[in-house]
Amino acid sequence: MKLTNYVNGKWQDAAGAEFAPVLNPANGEELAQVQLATAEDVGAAVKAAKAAQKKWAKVPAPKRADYLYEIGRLMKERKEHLAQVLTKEMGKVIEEGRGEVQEGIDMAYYMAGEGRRLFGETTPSELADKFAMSVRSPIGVVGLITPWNFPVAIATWKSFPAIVAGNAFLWKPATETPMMAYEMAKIFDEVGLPEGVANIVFGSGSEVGTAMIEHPDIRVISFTGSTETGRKVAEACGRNLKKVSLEMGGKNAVIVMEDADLDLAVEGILWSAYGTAGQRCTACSRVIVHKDVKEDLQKRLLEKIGTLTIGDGLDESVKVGPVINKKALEKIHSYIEIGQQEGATLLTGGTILSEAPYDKGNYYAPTVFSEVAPDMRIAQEEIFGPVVSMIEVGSFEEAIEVNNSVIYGLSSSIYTQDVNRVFKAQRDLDTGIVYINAGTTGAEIHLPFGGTKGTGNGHRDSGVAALDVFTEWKSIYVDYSGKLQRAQIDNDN
Ligand code: UN1
Repeated sequence: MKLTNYVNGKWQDAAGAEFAPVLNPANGEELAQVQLATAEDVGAAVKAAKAAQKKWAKVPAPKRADYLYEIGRLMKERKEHLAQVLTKEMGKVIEEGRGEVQEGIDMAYYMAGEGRRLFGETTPSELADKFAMSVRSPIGVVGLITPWNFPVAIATWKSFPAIVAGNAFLWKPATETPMMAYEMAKIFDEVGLPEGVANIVFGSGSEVGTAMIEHPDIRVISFTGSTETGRKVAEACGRNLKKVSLEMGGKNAVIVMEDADLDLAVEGILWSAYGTAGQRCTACSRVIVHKDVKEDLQKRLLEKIGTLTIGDGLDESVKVGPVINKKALEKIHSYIEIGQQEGATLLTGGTILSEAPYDKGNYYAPTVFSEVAPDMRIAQEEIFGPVVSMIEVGSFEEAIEVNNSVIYGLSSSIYTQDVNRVFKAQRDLDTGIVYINAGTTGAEIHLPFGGTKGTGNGHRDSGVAALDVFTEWKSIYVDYSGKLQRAQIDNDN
């Protein structure tokens, strides 16, 4: 199977293009070949998108939304197929694959609803017989750069608000997971989205991503990926005075206080740390635990880890799938040595699973480090794998401080029964998402998604906040006095 670009409502002829293999991380099997586009392809796609957007912006928003209802309906109809494709190319276990597709369906319906809202504001004018209002106006052609860990959900968080607001988009999916983008292109095509509104260009960040960022007619870049790449994207966008929305790394913690329901906390940690094999930007990679319950929590956690089945995510009984590729496997593994050199104790895991049946895939054993100090690299850097660092604290205040002592600020969680602590925690945890008595993952699409500090740059994906990325405020004054009225000067009369 050859995956080619979808531009201007057509599958682009791949003649002469280079291709790269798409591998199933569970067994190394080649699933498809993906086209690696060039800056030239980006130029052609932007041209088509620009022409399409002019017409699309004039389609009434509720009519634009009708396409989203159709997209949602088709995604729902194909949910199982989409989940299977997702699991094959990305590796997450099938129930999470279904969950991710559901996230996309929810986003379609939610943003379709925005077609009948897209609220603006009316504001009194300081002058008589003058009407003032502000409306959300589409921006133009927007560029979406998405990661491999959520190949469909994150794309829907960006593309659906973009189109309901009247923009056309150019989407560059990760080269590791282009098959979901291909499936989505088929859906965009089938619902009859006008040509050029949705465009997908496959290729590398250095070629296609750079061309998008540098293209003067792409007016917004919405990027999800690593902090390292995001910083470069932001620099280039800054130079080009381009609006940029960044969602980057996390070093999310679950705090377990001495009054917590420990069994509940263990379940939350297990799900947030080892679900998606730890490859979520919201994954729990630190457990900040009160000293009085540390031993008990560790014991219960290790017991539960022992029951996790690891393997191909298509097998319904598997709880932890493979990681995306060999490079990721090596990066995760490098942190084991780093942690041990820093003086942390490896309680379990720390190994690449290389014996049959794991030898053909990229499997890493669920790992726990104990005796971790908050400033160790394993407690500070994003590992993006199934590795948890246990940090002991003596008080609630110290727990909050340790939580906030990383450069990231995406998600945090606290387990406690004390209502006063709950309210203090939601105020003081410096992250864009806070969970009380639940793990660090599981964000719902109708709430803003994003983080503080090194995780983002003040924007949010999904929720109504996503519209802020893909619209500009336009202020409109209608003077119906029939005479010259000067604001700030004539307003005493
Ligand atoms: C991500 O971690 O990259 O909150 C996205 C969650 C999911 C989305 C995560 N709904 O875990």
